[in-house]
Amino acid sequence: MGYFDFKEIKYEGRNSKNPFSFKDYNKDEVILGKKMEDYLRFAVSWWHTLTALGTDPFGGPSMERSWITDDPIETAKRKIDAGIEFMQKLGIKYFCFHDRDLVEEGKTLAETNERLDIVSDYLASKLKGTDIKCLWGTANLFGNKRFVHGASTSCNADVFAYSCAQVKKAIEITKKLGGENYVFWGGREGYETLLNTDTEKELNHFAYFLKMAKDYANKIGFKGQFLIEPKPKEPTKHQYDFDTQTVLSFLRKYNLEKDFKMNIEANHATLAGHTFNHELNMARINGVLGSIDANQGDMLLGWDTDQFPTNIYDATLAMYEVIKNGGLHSGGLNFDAKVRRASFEADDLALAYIAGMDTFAKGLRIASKLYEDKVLENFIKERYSSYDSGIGKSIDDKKTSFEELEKYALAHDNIVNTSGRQEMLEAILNQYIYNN
Ligand code: XLS
Ligand code: CA
Ligand code: CA
Repeated sequence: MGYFDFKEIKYEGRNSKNPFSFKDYNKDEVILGKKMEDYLRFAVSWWHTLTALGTDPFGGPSMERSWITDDPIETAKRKIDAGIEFMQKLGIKYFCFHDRDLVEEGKTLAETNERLDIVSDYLASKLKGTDIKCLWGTANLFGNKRFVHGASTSCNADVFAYSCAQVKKAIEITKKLGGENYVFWGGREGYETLLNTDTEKELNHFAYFLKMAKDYANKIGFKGQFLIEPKPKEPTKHQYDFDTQTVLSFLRKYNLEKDFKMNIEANHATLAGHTFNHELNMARINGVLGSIDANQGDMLLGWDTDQFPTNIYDATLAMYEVIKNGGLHSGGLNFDAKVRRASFEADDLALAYIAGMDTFAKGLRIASKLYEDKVLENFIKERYSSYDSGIGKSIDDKKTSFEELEKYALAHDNIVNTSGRQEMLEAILNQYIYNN
């Protein structure tokens, strides 16, 4: 018995009229020497795909999810069966989870942990013999009301302790499931008002919590990459992990920079007032581009709508950064995206993933052509060519001084600039989008 009606999804090419087919995602096609599926490493998010029921502040569940029952363990197991069926039919090889997506909390932490043992054993046994793997695990340190003041940044030491216990277990489970990464999204790690907050103390605690997590991972031999997922707002007004550059300066202050990379989410980048590719670029040039949460926000709404990515322009520029990063290595493209409340049938999930996978496949194809033809590279190289020789080279090589530069400037104050040609480059990008 299956939980979905749709059949295995195949690549049918751009002219197919079958909505249950890939138009661009052709998993075995080789792009820049790698199979598309190895470049993209798509992942299913356990929370949005198998757990969320479409509730919003105005109404209850809308989703038809036949795997949900009244029994938490039974539901957890059925979700695993449904998840594996879904991934196999779509040819997706990775999944991501929060501890609390796997199974609902029990009455005590001990009961919750027992439940997690049962369910993660079941999941591990079901994964055997499939080619499905865990991209990353994480702990939900935001949903329960105990986290009203934060988790590791709570004013309450008991909550700090609880958070550590929860993460300890989540790392153990991620290890058991062969997780290739472990994510920290600082859900409630931020604050609402300075009238009641000691930010310095909270940030010290946050750093200590991350350090202990890494120490524990090393102790038990968990080799997965640790990732921090920046987000500027929601739920708190001031989230401590605002964006990549903020997180980097935090990590550097506490000497944690060697142990963490970034999980960049598109919708979080735009909430921070950045483009998605800006965040990827900042992570890449600092050597910390770890993984991606592939989704998109809505231009007209100011919150985290977590929609399936369908914007080819953004996907192209994102994949351009990924290509320049030499791929995502142990990371992947996790669809941290939810179907709209009105797309309530189970098969809508498949249609949504198809849309997202095709968008990124298309983005990869366009970006690879742009990269191979070195269109932007050559333009950028030329734009900075004043640093290739003469005084520019001395600046680049850090072999000059204010005195020498003053002398130079006095003799060369008739400055000539060249055009940035932004509109021309945007038109060329459009040409690549139309032609590939
Ligand atoms: C919420 C975040 C969250 C993380 C994992 O906005 O995107 O889902 O990806 O905790
Ligand atoms: Ca996310
Ligand atoms: Ca989000």
